[in-house]
Amino acid sequence: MITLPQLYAVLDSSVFPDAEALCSSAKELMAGGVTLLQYRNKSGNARQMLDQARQLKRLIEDSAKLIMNDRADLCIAAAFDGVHVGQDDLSPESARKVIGPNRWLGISTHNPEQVAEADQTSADYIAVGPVFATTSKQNPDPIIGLDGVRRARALTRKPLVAIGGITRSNCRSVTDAGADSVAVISDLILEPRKSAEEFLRILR
Ligand code: TZP
Ligand code: MG
Repeated sequence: MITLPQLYAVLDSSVFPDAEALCSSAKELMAGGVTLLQYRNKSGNARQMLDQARQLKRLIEDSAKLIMNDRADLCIAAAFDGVHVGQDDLSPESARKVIGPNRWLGISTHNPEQVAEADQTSADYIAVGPVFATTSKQNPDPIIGLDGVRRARALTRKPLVAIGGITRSNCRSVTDAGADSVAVISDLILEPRKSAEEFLRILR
């Protein structure tokens, strides 16, 4: 079983003008104590994604774990530490075949049935959400609330990541509901280092 850090920072490429800005945010996040980062790119083609991902990997080397969103193939090509798949990506078992036994595999779920199903896979962690309203995801699934986090907690012993609308103000309620880790896009954008430090102080 893996141990997740309490803060899982998600770098969404749409937030940044270029790879340089994305990398500079990653650097600030790490200075603030972040040790787990996801690279998320919903608009770029495979080449653009791989190019940015490699720049990120070069910057970070082994000082934080890097997770590729959606794409198991690009996880390998960019020498990332794991992949995060959604309900419309490769199935967990197919992604596992691509990444092998040692890299981390995460799966997104949005309701109790999906959590129970993900629990039976080789996924290393399960993400649930959106917990609260979010503007970072197009066509988000229905909000699950803190009750959704509690329900998920009761359905799996795998490490549980909560995502969607999580801020410094509400993160404690999310871990109190049973999440091991909070995944965040928006509330890390403006002042990455300061926000990360505050998240980690609140969650400690
Ligand atoms: N999946 C469910 S909500 C979400 C994703 C990728 C976006 C989370 O972003 P934010 O800005 O922290 O709400
Ligand atoms: Mg996905």
